[in-house]
Amino acid sequence: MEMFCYQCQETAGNTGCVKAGVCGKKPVTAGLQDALIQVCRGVASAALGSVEGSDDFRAAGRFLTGALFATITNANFDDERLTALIGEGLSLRDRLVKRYGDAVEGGLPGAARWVPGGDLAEAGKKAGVLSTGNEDIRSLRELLIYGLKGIAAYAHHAEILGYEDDAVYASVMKGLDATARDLGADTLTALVLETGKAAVDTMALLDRANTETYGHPRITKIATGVRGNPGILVSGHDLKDLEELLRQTEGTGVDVYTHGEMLPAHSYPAFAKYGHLAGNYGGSWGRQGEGFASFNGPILMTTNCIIPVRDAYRGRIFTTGMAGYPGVEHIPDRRPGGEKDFSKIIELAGHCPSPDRIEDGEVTGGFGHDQVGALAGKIVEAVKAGDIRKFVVMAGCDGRHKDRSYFTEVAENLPKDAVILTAGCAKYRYNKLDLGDIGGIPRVIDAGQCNDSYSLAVTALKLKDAFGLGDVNDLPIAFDIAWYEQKAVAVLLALLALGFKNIRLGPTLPAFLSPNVAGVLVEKFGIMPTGEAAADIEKIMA
Ligand code: FSO
Ligand code: SF4
Repeated sequence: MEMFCYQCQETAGNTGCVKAGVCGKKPVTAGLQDALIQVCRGVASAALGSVEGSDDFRAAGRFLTGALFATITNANFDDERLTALIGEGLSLRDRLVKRYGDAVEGGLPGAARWVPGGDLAEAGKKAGVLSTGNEDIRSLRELLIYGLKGIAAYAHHAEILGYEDDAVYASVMKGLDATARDLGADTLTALVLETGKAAVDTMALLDRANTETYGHPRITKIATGVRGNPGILVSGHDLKDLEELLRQTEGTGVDVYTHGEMLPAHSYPAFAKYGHLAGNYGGSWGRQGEGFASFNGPILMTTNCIIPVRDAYRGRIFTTGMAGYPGVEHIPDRRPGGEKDFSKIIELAGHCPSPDRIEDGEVTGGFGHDQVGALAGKIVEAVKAGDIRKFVVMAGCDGRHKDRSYFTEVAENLPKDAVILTAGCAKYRYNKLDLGDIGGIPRVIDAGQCNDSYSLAVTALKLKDAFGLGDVNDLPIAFDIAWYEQKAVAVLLALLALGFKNIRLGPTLPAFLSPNVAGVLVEKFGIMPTGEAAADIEKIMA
């Protein structure tokens, strides 16, 4: 076995990638990511001895959220950057061990003294997923780590906007530390559920960061066509990068387009004010190969999901933040108080032809909790009058798995009195279909990025109150969630922590759930796999 990774939905044979990642991750990169996780465990354990909120505690929290983010599927394929992060983590860990090692409750686990030596990737592989022999403990440890990776990504985005929560950092540390100790299944299960609570808090933090910085999203029509100017395409989830790029391109004659998960940016007042924010180009991340080729201009990947870079656009794609790809130019981080320098990309755009037209329509977004809150009265009326029979939450990720056509089929065939609530890139399976509206309420209500699933949960809780119900599960609501990578794991754990039950998950159940762990989720929370579209629709509407 050259590597082992089973963290995403596309894992080989739905069991594990052992020769090379289906995502394009090479064994060396996989080993380096394993090594980075092992280093993160050590940093976390040692940091637990420091005082919450102190400089050292925060330094550890920031390092951990950034580093975990770099190991998320399709975020960073660059061995040099991963090696640099491992080095940075080892020095931080050793400093923390020296200062606080004695104060750690229960003593430091072995991971805090781990010395990779020799070949880093090999050492990482040895400390990786399969180093845990018992399949249930392995499953719980990995479920915990993947939830934490999702939390880390969201916390990192919030931190970039100046919003941090020490309790979130503490949860990340506690969870990672637990995976380095000899803990039983019950303790780990309890920690997984606690992680769900931390995921809710992290999404709430990011929601606050986004809305206080950029305003509450407003219902917006977003063009999917193109203009005649040269353009820059911005993908990923990082709004701050988009903000700085928009400022730096103002008056240059270069338009800016969003791609994939950057689509919801159009709905924030702070972005909508830019006349040269021209529209959204292409489909979800899985189809970037074609879309990036026909875009003709520079592409900026601010986070995941980047897929193996094709020759057609190799010379005009850039990464920044925690994203990375070998041979692709990386735009360095901003200095304190400064901005990132996108001049190279802007200069390149000026020499590129304008994007080819691939479609010419519009999509509607911007249904954050604030806007939906304003619509609540209308929605409650529609439910009472029997015009809306069901809300179907179809949030989550898109992917390349052939069975994902299921989600299009469900959206197309749901009865006309069902409203789809969505967030994340899963929407690209149906957001360009004409599904109509119910008395002015659109049948697809798009809250935004995957982290805005929080907004959907807030909406559901508001509806629960509006109907005077004691339990969210008494609402006419069903969940049909598409997952792909680890942020979706965090979102799922968050939904469970908020008390939502009977969630359908597809297109496959995670390979990292052992039969026993999956059994617990089924029994406790009624989690179930997606099935045939027609049969599922019947059950959803029942
Ligand atoms: Fe999609 Fe990729 Fe946002 Fe994920 S773009 S798959 S859950 O990174 O984070 O929804
Ligand atoms: Fe395989 Fe997914 Fe891991 Fe990539 S991230 S190696 S596709 S399991």
